[in-house]
Amino acid sequence: MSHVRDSTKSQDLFRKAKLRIPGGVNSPVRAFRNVDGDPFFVDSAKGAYITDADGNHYLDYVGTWGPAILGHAPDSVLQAIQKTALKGTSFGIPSELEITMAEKICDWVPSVEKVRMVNSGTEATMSAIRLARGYTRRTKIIKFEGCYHGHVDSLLVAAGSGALTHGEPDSAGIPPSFAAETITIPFNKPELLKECFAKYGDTIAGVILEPYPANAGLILPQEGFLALLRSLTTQYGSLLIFDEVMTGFRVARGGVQELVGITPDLTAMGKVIGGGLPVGAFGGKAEIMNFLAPNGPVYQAGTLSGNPVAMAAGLAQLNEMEQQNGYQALEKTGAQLEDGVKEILKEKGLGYQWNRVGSMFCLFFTAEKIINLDSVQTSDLNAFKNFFWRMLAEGVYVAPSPYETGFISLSHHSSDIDKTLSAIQKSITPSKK
Ligand code: KE4
Repeated sequence: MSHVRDSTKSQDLFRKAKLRIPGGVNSPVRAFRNVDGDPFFVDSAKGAYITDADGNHYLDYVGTWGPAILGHAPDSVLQAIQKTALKGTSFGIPSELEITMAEKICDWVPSVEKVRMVNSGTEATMSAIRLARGYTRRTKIIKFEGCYHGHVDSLLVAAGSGALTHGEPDSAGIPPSFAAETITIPFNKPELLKECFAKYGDTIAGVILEPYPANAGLILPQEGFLALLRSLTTQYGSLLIFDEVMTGFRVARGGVQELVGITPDLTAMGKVIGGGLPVGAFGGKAEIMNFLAPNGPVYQAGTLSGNPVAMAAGLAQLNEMEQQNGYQALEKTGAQLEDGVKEILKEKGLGYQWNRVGSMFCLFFTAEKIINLDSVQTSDLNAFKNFFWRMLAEGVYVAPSPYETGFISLSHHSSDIDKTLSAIQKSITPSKK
C-alpha cells in the first residue's frame, strides 16, 4: 500500500549539504533534478533494501549504480574488508591481493591478458583512450551519442547519464580543442559508422562504447552492429575499446564480450569488481598494455590503485557470485520481473518499451522502438516523473532519471519481485497510444 513518507530529517540534511557541497550532492544524478524533487538521505542498507534518515525502507533497484550485485553490505564482503583492513588500509607498495585480483579478471575476461587497477570508471576509460592514442600514435576517438564513459574531458561530448539528465550533454570547461578530437555518431547506424571510417579511418586511435549502452536507459545493439565495429577497427588499425564499467561482471562473468563473442582490444571495468569500494580497471592485449609506464611511454598512475581493502572487497564479491552461481540466479529473477512487466504492459497500452539483459533493465515511456539516444529522447519525461514518485510511495526506489538502468541483485527474492510488480501496476497509467 502507498504510504506518505516522512522526509523531515532528509530535508534538513539536504539543506545543510547544500551549504558546503555543490548542489548538496557529490554526484549530480543524486540530486533528483530530473524528477523535480529533493533527494532522501540514506542511513543504512542491507540486502535489497535501503533505509533513509527518516526510517523509510525502500526496495532498491539502483544498487549504488551497479556495484551492489549481491545486494548491500553482503556479509562475505564485510568480513573480507574487516580482515584485510586490520592488516593495513593502504601501502603504496605492491601487495599480493593485487595479483589475485589481476589473475581473477584475466581468468574471467579472456580478452584481458594484462590489467591495471585504478579508482573509478572514469579513470579506467580516460586511461584506456590515452593508451589507445599512445599505442596507435593517432589522436581521434569515436564515441556514440548517449554513451557515458565518466567525466573524462574529451568524452563528455553528447554524453549520457548525469550529463544527459541535466539536458547538457556537453559540459562547460572543456576546451573546443579537446572535443575536436572526439567524433560522436548515433548508435546502431552502420552506414554512418562506415562513412566515418572511410573519412577518418587512418586517424582514429580507437572507438569507445558501452557495448550495451546503459546510460540513456538500456539500449541493445542491433544484429551485426558490434561485429561491424570489430571488423572496421581491425581494418583501419584502430583499437576497439569496450567500456564495461557497468556491464562487466554484471551481465555475465565475462561481460557483454562473453555474451556476443566479440573480442575488444581494451576493456574498461569498475563497479562490481570493487564490492562497493572505489575501484576501476582497464586491461587488454599484453602487447598494448605493455605501452604503459613503467614499461612503456604512456604514463598512468594512482596513489590508491590496487588498494588492498578494495581488492579484498571486490574479490569477495566475485567469489560469492561464483559460489552462488549468481548469473544463473540473476537471470531467473530478471525473467520473473520481465514476465510480470510484460503482462502489465499488455493492458496498459503501447506507450512503453522494455529492455532487459540479465539483471539490468529499463522501462521507457515511449511508443518508439529503442535503438539509440534519439529514440530514447522521445520519452514522456513527465510520465516518468510521476512513475518515479508513485513507485517511491509504494516503497520501491528506482533511478531518479529516465536515462539510467535498473539493477537486480542476488538479494532480490521472488516476493520482492511480486511487491515490485504490484507497485508498477499501480504506478503506470494506461497510455493514450
Ligand atoms: P565512475 O567514474 O562514476 O566510477 O564511472 C564512470 C562510468 C564509466 N562508464 C560507464 C559505462 C558508467 O556507467 C560509468 C558511471 N555510471 C554512472 C551511472 N550511470 C555513475 C553514477 C554517477 O555518475 O553518480
